[in-house]
Amino acid sequence: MKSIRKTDIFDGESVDQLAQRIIDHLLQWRCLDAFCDKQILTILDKTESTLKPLPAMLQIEHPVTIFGDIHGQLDSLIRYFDAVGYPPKVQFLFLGDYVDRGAKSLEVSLLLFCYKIRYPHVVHLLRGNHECMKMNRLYGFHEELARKRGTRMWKRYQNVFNELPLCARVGQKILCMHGGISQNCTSWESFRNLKKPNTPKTCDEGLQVDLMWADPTQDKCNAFAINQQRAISVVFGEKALTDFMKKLGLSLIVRAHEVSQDGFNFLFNRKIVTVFSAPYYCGNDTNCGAIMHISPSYEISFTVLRPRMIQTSENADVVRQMENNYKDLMAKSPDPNRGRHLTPAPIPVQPVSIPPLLAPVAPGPPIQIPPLISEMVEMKK
Ligand SMILES: [Mn+2]
Repeated sequence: MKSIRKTDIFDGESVDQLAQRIIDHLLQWRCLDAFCDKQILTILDKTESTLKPLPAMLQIEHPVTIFGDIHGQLDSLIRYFDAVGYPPKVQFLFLGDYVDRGAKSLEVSLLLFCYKIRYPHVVHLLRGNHECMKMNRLYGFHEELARKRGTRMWKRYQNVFNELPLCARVGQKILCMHGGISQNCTSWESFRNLKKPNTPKTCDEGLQVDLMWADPTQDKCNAFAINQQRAISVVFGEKALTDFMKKLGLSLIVRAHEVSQDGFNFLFNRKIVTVFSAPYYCGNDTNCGAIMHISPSYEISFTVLRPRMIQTSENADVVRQMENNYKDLMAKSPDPNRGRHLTPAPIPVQPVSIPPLLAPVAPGPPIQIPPLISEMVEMKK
């Protein structure tokens, strides 16, 4: 005779209710100890089915707040929410790299997945290069899950990651992705034809590998070149970027993927910005983290999170270096509300405004992806 499993005691609740309970629990206790594997797998299933119908390129509208890499830093993620508001009060776009490196990849990813389930039209999740099996097998997530839940769950996670979109267009003029641009992209048609890769091999080829992996370079590289540092994908110089943006009618590229001392970093006359949201990355760097806001009038601003560090005799040098970095940052953008750990929101890093974007974007020439747009407009209703 089949016995009743004790773990089914929560079966009476809907996935939505379960997701909300996990959110509340994570925000309060920062852990998932109260939830069994079956409940977490239920969330993974629901996340997968929520993501599955989404195209590889999302179309979203501003205002929106954009996160770069989080890498398992749950406390940092919650500190940003504390500063700028929680979903669904604010629309969020996450550029990937939720897992690996930090200690709480399971908790970070589950919190974001639960928000995606609860508010699918307000929380948008893209795929970073660490949401690929060959990365998160090696850089922490697999080990974390093996310790906390078992490797079966790690395998289930890959199915969810396979359904994450690869890029998002904000309005008509801003394109966002984890890594960078690609020489394999010649028109919006390329994006429309793009399929979400669902094997390690297809993650590593075509337009998708560059969206997840490419980096801008200030070296003498006017076009695309092999990305030697990462041994995968490409680096691209200013000319490659300018050509790409011109072809697609873009004003700004927003990407993550590289640590930035101030949490954000503009390049090439503010045509591209790197947003990195994990302060004190890996515990051995002195970087700030930042998230980026695009206002209703296309003004760009940032909320900057300072690394939280307690000075000891061992790390005195690092702390001093950090203090100096922070002073430099504040000298560039004085902030009357400066705090020890957090510059409160909204933190206009003034003037960080991109002239072409300040005026509301004119309709401009038509961009050739009508099916995607209408699809997404309907979904927003
Ligand atoms: Mn990355």
